Amino acid sequence: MSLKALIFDVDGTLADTERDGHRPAFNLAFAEQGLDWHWDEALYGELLAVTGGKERIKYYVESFLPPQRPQHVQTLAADLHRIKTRHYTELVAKGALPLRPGVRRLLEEARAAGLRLAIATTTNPDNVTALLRHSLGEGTESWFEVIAAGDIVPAKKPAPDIYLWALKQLKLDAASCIAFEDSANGIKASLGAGIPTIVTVNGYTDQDAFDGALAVLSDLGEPDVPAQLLQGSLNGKTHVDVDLLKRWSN
Ligand code: XBP
Ligand code: MG
Repeated sequence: MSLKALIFDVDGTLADTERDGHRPAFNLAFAEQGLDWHWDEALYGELLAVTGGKERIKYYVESFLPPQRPQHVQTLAADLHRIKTRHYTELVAKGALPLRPGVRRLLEEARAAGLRLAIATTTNPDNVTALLRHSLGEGTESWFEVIAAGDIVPAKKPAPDIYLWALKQLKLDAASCIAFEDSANGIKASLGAGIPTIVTVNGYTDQDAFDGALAVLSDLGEPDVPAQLLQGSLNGKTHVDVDLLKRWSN
């Protein structure tokens, strides 16, 4: 089936946002609320097993702290997440989180080739808006026909819901799309929706299993800065471009 659309994950895929973006934003929220919680890089790597900021806070409270009343945890997680999102969007607005290699180039090539673009992410929509505005550029939200984000679906990744919702909005079959992900939770979601998937790993996910991926790479690569191929084949190319995507899709 001919390629019609590219669907991008956000965190870890468009930009390497977790270690130096979301993690410090969580810690700033805890400090602002007078909590002595601190998520260092190692602990955050464990907590990333759970997608969704509110869900991650609940997981931390239930798995790493003495027992608390469930209702209190629900309210606490929601309050902390609102504060954390403010800190995160402020960090992004300072330009702290640049796009990963090849992302801008591939987005621009895809638009020039008439491919439709969409986003399917667990993160909060405000975070997507901030990242697109400050890392891709003012007005670039309009490049994406569909921005499927956060609580818009009942079940977050690794459930396929967010990708199924995006396909429904696009009115496209999974086979006419390619998804871009960075984590085991992410590829489980995209493959769960039947969407062929390319993975670009990062420091938190390079040990994850990516069975079924079209290819697993260090990043999307640039013509003068080759991507490192970790799994699959780039058909002799050094970076991911629209021509390669179309070949993978046919
Ligand atoms: C990654 C996530 C998100 C972020 C934090 O999303 O799981 O929860 O870690 O963002 P994806 P929020 O890889 O699907 O982009 O605090 O807004 O959830
Ligand atoms: Mg991700």
